[in-house]
Amino acid sequence: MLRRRTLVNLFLTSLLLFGLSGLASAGIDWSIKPITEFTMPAGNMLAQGDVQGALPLGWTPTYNWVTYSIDSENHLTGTGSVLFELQETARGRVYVDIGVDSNQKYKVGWITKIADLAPRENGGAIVWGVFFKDGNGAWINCTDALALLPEDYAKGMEPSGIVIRTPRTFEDGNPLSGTTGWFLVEITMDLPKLAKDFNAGGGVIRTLRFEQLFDSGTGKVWLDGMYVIPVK
Ligand SMILES: [Ca+2]
Repeated sequence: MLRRRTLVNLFLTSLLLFGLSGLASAGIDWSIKPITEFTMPAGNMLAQGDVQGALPLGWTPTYNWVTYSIDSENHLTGTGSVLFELQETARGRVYVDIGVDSNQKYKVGWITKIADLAPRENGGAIVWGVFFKDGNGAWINCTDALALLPEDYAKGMEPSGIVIRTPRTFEDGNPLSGTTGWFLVEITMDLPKLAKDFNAGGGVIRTLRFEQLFDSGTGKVWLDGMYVIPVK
């Protein structure tokens, strides 16, 4: 009898906790998963995201750029991938801006692998970033917004000014370094929730920016199968 009552209490407690965490649910979710094959999702908003001889349309390389080329030997989609060769003294990034409907949820994803990746001391070597531009055309300061939100709101992403960065480790805690097989990174963003909780100008988010930043590490990084899709 005691056991049954304990179970009932546990059930009620978990219902309560579930209800509370539901109220403070994350506006952003993300995952990193090892994969061996990949099919581009339907409705991709990024033209040539499967990499067919060039960077996907709209991807812009900036900063003191690391070398990149199209690799026709290593890829999981189409005929090639983008290969970045990182050098200790170079810093580079590639980003794309996408116009979005603020009433939608979106998922951004890409597949990637690394070889001999050695981050600089206390550094990330690879950092994935997400930016939001509001209805007034201004970048939203995620740091200020996240300081007022529950700790789990961005699911472990670290705010840095106007950008939210994904962690520098895999979900099992292993650092993003060395040599790996292909893995899939996906970030889902609930724009109606984010626009409200980030107090977006005009009440809306009009533009998403996704960035891959390579900073002062050495090694190789491949990118393939990049996509953005609206999701329910
Ligand atoms: Ca490809």
